Amino acid sequence: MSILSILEYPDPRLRTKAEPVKDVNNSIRTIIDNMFDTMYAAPGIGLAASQVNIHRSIIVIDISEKCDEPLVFINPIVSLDSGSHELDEGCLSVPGIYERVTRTENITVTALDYQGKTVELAASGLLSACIQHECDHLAGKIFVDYLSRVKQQRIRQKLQKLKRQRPKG
Ligand code: GNR
Ligand code: NI
Repeated sequence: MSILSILEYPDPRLRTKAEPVKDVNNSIRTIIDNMFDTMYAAPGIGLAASQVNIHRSIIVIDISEKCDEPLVFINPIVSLDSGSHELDEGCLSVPGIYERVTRTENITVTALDYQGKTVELAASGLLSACIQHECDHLAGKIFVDYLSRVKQQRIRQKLQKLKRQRPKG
């Protein structure tokens, strides 16, 4: 298993739209295993394949305290059901930045699991926000897109400055 390198905003490759997975085979399962290694090492509570420059529709999530409740969603389709919810979000592709984002509170996600079986899950709270955040990545969207232009500009400047201090980080 291996830790993959994570693309950082404003890398244009983060704007690539993911292709659906046709067959959940062992090569897809290897990608998923490596995504979990990468997410747990970071550490983060979710990771989309887009962030590791693999443009296939795959996300992994674990919001549990003990990091023992892994969730996999392949070809996820989200239905935005009801309510709204504000949360301070962060992103492994936008390191060190946390900003409030408003999203739909109650959602239903339909996807394939690690075995290629269809699963449906209702989610709210942090899990709901995380699923929406990851599905955005698969569509080439990043949470900073929800912020004002002024905030986006400030975030780009801050990341650029950090990169000059810590090249190749
Ligand atoms: O680790 C992460 N934390 C987080 C917090 C609030 C809302 C969404 C997230 S996802 C993020 C990991 C990540 O960048 N996934 O794409
Ligand atoms: Ni993210």
